[in-house]
Amino acid sequence: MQPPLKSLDYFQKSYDIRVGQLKEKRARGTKIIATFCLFVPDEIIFAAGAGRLVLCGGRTDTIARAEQSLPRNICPLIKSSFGAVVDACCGGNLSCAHVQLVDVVVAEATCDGKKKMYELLPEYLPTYVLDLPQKPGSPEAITYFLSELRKFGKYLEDLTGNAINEEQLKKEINSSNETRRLLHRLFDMRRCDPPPITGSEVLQVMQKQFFLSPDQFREGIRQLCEEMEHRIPPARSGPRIMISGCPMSAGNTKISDIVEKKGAVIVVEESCTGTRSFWDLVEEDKEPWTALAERYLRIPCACMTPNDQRISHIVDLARRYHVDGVVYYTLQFCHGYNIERIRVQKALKKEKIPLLAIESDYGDSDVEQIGIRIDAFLEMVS
Ligand code: BJ8
Repeated sequence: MQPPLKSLDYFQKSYDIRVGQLKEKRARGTKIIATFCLFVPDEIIFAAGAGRLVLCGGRTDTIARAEQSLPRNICPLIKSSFGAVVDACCGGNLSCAHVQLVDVVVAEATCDGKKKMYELLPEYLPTYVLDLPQKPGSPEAITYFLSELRKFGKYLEDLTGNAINEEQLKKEINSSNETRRLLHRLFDMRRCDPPPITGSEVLQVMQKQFFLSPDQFREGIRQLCEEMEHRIPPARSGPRIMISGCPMSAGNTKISDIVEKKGAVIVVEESCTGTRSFWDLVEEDKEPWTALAERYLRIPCACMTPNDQRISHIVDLARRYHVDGVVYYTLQFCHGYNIERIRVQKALKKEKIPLLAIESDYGDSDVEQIGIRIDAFLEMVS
């Protein structure tokens, strides 16, 4: 057993500091924006002088609150997020401290469940919806998304009273790209056999990127990379597994924990709490609004159609990280990722890479059964 990575403490400490920082900023008049999705560009929010945190819920205890109004048979991420907002705004005791810090939610038109949940949010928090083209490959998509981003910029200017100038936007693009490059450095080290860090450790870090300030997060990744470079890797551990599918928001580590407890090592995550959040950089020498529209439309989310870019990205990752198998993770009732699994499985089959599909919620009633299926899968790929 490896001693724990010391730099992981940095992330925990920064998290506590960040809550205080956001409170102070807000008291001084800075607007705090909450988002639920990677499609909302941080660069525009920061260029308007606002702060940002992500409210995607991974906790199970807020779900019952959401089920008082939402149907039960929708994705747990939607229920958990909505339940946290409702509970916090109605003085409940499960409260997510983050909700109290928020001035405005910037939502996005992605899956049906989220879109409809966003229609209920204004009762609790002011909400702005960023529209997205659904066919990112069509010639009109960029033009449309670009106009949506500019409209969003104007909304933020009115909200904050700060003009977004090109120079500031470029500065934020460079800063976000620096974070992306550092994450590439971190993920590159996981290509080693054995990798110097576990998937559960990486997940803890990736979940923090949605709350810490960019400076705090970058500093943590820098420290972590340096520590990993000097860490003596453990003796060869079990099969190399890629996790692919739905995001694992803070509070949800179930599948990664089970996979690694069963003796495998997760070497890469194709998800919004993995590569999808940082893989592509924004072109720095281009007109900044266009560069942002192009980069963000390339995010390979299953809400888009057709999503060929995701299929080829998964195959590319499987080769690059020398994976023995893929655990395809779908949150219950997430139809987009669930159905897209068929194309992913076909593409991986051609590469002779086995896939295990797991659909789950945030509860623990299926932990044992999932464990049995993962055991059998790992035995097959070993
Ligand atoms: S870019 S994955 S964060 S939309 S899991 S709520 S899709 S039913 S979270 Fe997502 Fe943006 Fe895409 Fe990422 Fe709907 Fe599916 Fe639930 Fe989901």
